[in-house]
Amino acid sequence: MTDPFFKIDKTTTGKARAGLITTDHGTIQTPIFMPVGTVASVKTVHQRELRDDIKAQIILGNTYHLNLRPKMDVMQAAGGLHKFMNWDLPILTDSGGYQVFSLSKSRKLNEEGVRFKSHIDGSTHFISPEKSMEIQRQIGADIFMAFDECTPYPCEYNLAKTSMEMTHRWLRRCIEWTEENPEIYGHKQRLFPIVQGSTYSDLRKISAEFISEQNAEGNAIGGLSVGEPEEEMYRITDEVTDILPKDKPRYLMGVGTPWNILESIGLGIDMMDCVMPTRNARNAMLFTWKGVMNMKNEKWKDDFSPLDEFGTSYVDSEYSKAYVRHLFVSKEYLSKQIASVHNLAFYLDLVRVARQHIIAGDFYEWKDSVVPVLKQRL
Ligand code: PRF
Repeated sequence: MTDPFFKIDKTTTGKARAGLITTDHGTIQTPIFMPVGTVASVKTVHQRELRDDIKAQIILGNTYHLNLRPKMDVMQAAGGLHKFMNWDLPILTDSGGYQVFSLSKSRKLNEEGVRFKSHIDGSTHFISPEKSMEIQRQIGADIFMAFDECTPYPCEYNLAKTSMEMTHRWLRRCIEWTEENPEIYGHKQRLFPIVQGSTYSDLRKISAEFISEQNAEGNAIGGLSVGEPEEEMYRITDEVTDILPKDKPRYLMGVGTPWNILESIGLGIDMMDCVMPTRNARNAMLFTWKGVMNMKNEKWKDDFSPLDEFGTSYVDSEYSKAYVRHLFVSKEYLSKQIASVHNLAFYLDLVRVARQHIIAGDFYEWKDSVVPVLKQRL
């Protein structure tokens, strides 16, 4: 018998769970963090390092960016994103809606979709739910996302409600299009719908119930980590995971810091992604089990101890703090590479250890003891 798409290995007291997601490109142990590879590249990191050293199990790609460059004629000629970037483990693509709002120069939204100007050359493009599905078929990710609207924070109640209702209608169009247009590369693709509703509990409840009724193979929570206080993000996540089906993976989009990741796992989240480990690495911020380090700091100037004594990556033992500080101060490209490998390896270690504690049955005690340490400034 073939493995089910999602299988829960172990649940503890509380909502945290350890599971397995099986795709045609391999199995993912959850909870999992997914490095962001927006333009068919996890910035500064080789695929070989991602797989062998960082031990990434799934990475993200972006519909918005890949559709503008290299464009879908190249993507299809390559045989899809896995082949194009030589990554044969699972891939998830975001649908483009969120990026249109955060990146494009100007945009006009209506029921049909979004017309926008490219952030690259100002050319005009149009993405609708159907178009997003078509592009995501051409990219060929194992998991692909419904086309949604992510409301900003704060968002007035009536706007949040109107937007959520449109996201629901768009979801129906995404589902109908994908039912009529099968995969083109011979491996299975799963569509995840996205819960919206801003910070309003009643809207989130309506959205989570509507999303659950679609009976997708996994579900996502969007519209969070957009500037609301952390407590609000946790409150909404908690309310939504109470409603989303327990037997399907739950993906919290765009989250977050190491402590956000652990708190979200505690609220029943299985999948997360964020640019933070790579973006902050390029700005000299390193996350470790002992806290956060700014590698430009003068205090590392003659500290020849290993970059991170508790780190799992080769960069942690092979380079010193003083050397990495020197690379950052000298604006060497290698500083960004070393820091990105370190941060991603740390995030993957974080979720791996979280999984071990879920299985051991002491996740919550462990989380409460490490979160304050993770937040320290070194
Ligand atoms: N929708 C989509 N992608 C996203 C988000 C969303 O709401 C977020 C919110 N943090 C990140 N990425 N489609």
